[in-house]
Amino acid sequence: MLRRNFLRSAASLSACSFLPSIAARAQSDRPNIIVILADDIGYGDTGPYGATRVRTPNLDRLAAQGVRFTNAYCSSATCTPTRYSLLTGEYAFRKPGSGVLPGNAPMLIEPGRHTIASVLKQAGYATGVVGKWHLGLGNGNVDWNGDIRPGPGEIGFDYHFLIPATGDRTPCVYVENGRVVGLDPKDPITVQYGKPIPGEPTGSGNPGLLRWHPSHGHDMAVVNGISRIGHMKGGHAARWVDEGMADAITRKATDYIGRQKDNPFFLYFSTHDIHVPRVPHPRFQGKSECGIRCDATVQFDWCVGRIMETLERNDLTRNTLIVVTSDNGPVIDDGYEDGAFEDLNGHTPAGPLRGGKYSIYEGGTRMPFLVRWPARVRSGVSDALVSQVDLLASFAALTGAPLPREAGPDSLNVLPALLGESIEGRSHIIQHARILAIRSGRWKYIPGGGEASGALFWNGGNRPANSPEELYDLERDTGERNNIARQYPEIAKRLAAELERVRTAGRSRP
Ligand code: NG6
Ligand code: CA
Repeated sequence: MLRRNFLRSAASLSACSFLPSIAARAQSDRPNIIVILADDIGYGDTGPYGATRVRTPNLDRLAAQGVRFTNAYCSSATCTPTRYSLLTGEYAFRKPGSGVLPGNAPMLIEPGRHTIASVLKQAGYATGVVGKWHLGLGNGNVDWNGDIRPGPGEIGFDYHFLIPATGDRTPCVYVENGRVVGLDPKDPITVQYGKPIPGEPTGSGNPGLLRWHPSHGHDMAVVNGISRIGHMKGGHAARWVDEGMADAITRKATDYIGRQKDNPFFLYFSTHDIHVPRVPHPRFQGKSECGIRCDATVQFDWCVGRIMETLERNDLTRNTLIVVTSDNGPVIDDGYEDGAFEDLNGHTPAGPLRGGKYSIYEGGTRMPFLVRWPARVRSGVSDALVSQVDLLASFAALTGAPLPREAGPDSLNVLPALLGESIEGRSHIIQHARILAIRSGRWKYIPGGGEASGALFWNGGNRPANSPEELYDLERDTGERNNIARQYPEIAKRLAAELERVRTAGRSRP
């Protein structure tokens, strides 16, 4: 399948025509690298992947100019573990405590650890991160009024402007280079998980303060008329306004590009969209045909467009490699009664896939994944199996940066696949939700037993705790509808053994 469909829309060109000319190669040394990571955007949520009720012209353009991957994965079906894997090149299931983190969690990635940022920094790149972090900050007892360390600076980023955890978690402030932005020292911040802070309004106690109501959780601190997970006091001047969040972070990202235009840079731009709470700027509200969740996608597309325009303005388009992808599958009701489900209007967030965020089925971790680099990458569609966990080793190979053996234990160099120069990606990949599964070539194997996820799926994604083992032929059965474990017990057994081998080996990079 991979061979036949490789770069399908460019089928008339021979494989050789994808090899760059010597001139192009010289020009394309050390491109700028931008990784744009959306939040909770599913496989079917955008134009390049078939969405019709929401228009994403910038993503469409990017896809038309680059490679659109159909078998690209994030590491896990939730945010923190995916982000951990993306930066470190290690499967998050190996890392204890890498589940969804509260907003006061200590930093998950140990200072000094090899990350994409540290490796590229060593290779001479400027390195910046803007947007959602959700990998913990500080050492377990952060003073939000002082210097917030360790943080991105200790794992290779020269610059950061962060949403510290998530849009729906306290603290609801931005952190720039270790400091809360706009903090008035006379109004210090306290952040607390668990016990409420006396005197501070909560969503559960003050529903009248809320513009919409939580459907589960999210009934603690009230900020901007929306109750969140976690408590928070003070810092009023510094609190974000949800409607302005996409503008704020996009501005920081484009400013960063402008400042770095004369030297190679790496920018990790991690948007809040389309995570809850979904509060796009009024100029995007009502701009899709599938409700507020899709309106947030329109806003995301705008963010991507601003990055593209900024590259264009600075004459950087040609030699900048952009990856656009997402951190986990789609979810419709993720804790607020925002009408997302009622307004779907036929839109299918996971496209043809089963399950979504939190799920071990394909919808949980198979992601939109676009790569554009005009100096070197021709346009097309690739079915190569690749993962975000591979970006570390692939970027190291691209820039000639050394990768010590202990770095990126699960990160494979799939650069030729990423650049559309080869149909060879990985041979297999471990998928991670509450349980592990393996995809190997066309086969997908999920061990028996449980993933009693609390999430409610609209597309058959729920998997009860007593489920039997499952085997699917993804080439014939993209939607994982026809469990063939009984028909092919030897394949199921082989995959079960492979999964166990990768799990216990501690690494999968040779
Ligand atoms: C869950 C939250 C959900 C979301 C998720 C993390 C509840 C009931 N649900 O615990 O709303 O915040 O964590 O999402 O609180 S993620 O994309 O950052 O992984
Ligand atoms: Ca997410």
